[in-house]
Amino acid sequence: MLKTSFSKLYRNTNFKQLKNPSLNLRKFSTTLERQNFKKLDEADVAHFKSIIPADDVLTSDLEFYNTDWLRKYKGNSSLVLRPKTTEQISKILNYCNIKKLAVVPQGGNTGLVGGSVPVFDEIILSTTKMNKIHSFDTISSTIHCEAGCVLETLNNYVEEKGYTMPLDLGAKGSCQIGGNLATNAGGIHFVKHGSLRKNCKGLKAVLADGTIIDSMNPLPKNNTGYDLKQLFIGSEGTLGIITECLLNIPAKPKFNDLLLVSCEKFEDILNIYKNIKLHLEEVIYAIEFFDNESLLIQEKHGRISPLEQKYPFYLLIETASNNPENQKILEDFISIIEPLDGVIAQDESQKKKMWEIRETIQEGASREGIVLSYDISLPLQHFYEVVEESRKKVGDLAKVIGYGHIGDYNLHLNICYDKFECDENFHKIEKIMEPFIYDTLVKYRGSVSAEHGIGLHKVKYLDRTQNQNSIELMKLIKRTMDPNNILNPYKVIKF
Ligand code: FAD
Ligand code: LAC
Ligand code: ZN
Repeated sequence: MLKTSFSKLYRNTNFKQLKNPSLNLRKFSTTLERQNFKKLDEADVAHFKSIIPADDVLTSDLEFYNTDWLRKYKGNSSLVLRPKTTEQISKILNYCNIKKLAVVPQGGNTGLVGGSVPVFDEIILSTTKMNKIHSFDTISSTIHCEAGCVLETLNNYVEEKGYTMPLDLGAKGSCQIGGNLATNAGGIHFVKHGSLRKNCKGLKAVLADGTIIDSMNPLPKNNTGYDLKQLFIGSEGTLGIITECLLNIPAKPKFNDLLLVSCEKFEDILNIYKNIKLHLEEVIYAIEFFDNESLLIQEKHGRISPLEQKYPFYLLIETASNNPENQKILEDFISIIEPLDGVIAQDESQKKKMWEIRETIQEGASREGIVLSYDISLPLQHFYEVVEESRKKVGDLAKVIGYGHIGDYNLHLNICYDKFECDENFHKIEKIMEPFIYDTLVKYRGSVSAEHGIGLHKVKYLDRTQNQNSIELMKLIKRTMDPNNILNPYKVIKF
């Protein structure tokens, strides 16, 4: 076996700094009908101006707020509200509920399932201005902050004090902690820190009628009835608007190392995974996967592999600990797994470049044309089989790439069409993929959404993962908490 390039310095590469793609908007037809909500009028706008400053009642230049990150969904809202406090949100929702005005909560608008933008003319309630960090208690390792704090800003804040946020994802520069909680976002450090459900110690949220639910008790033990904050986490803005939170903030490990390895067969990836469990359990920080097709797209955008040769599969393995031997542990691991090829990043800049290759695949793919983006969970034995089957089904119509958080059994399967128009061929692809992918998940008891949520895209596929009794209970909860269905209508559950 070749084992030539470990620990070598990263080759000189010209990485281009990419910004969010500015794609042409595409027309996606919706078969939905506007529900019987009130149409906004001047008196409503005037009322909102009596609750928040006129500068935060926006009625023009709303393109960004109306369009989702993938440029797939476009709403037609004529009003964006940017409140600064929980009490203002309470007054706004109370009014909307009485008048039956529909509302879409919006954070950083980086969601990938169409949940954060209106379907028709719903009012957009943006949490952008709710960005205060109230306190950081280092005794209980708890941060208290508002929903509109950007994830990266929070991370910079806690890192200065020797801590780290319990989640990290490619959209960190734009997504907000309220949006992260509302989607129960996963990301690359889920294998180490677990879910936001686990790391959220307290929440404040506003119900559809303006009632404020204060569930901000950070005590580790508190068995006093239902854990209401969990209702809002992952509910994608359909049950209430999250306004504040208390989060568990782990200490930042002193040492951190990153290894990229390549494999010829997917079985070899599984074998490495098995060995990570056996030998690295205590130090593992991230286990991420991408295939060569993903890398080829990335290289077109200046994100070059540090390995000289191409291989079918790659794994990024990050370890972190307070042990000065952290890198040695990773080197010892290499001699156990004997991969075809690989590199260990030698400094922070190399780590950043290696992470960029993985973290910006969604962005790179979106620059090439329309991307059908599936975010699924399934047993590891079938993980790549789905990619190969999809390739066979789609044939020459599109490129199929597979990457994701393999440590959490979470595959991102992207079908990359090389045009920006939803023409006949694109619809053909959709018709092939949608029954196939969801039927496969039923077969393997997988999930239609591992981390991005249901939003608008997957409403009709919720029943592939959730049974009918569970869906009925979800509907009951929604009707009880939002009887007029004003909060993010058309999303998550079909009525
Ligand atoms: P938005 O997109 O604004 O909203 C998402 C949903 O939450 C919507 O339904 C919205 O109505 C609701 N919502 C927003 N704020 C609130 C609030 N305060 N109260 C109630 N409801 C609210 N996701 C992952 O899980 N893991 C990843 O690794 C990951 N990587 C990504 C990489 C890229 C490049 C991109 C573009 C996206 C990625 N995502 C990932 C998806 C997205 O970033 C997450 O879903 C994120 O949590 C959304 O946060 P946001 O603030 O942008 O929310
Ligand atoms: C990622 C996004 C797409 O993991 O969730 O890159
Ligand atoms: Zn992801």
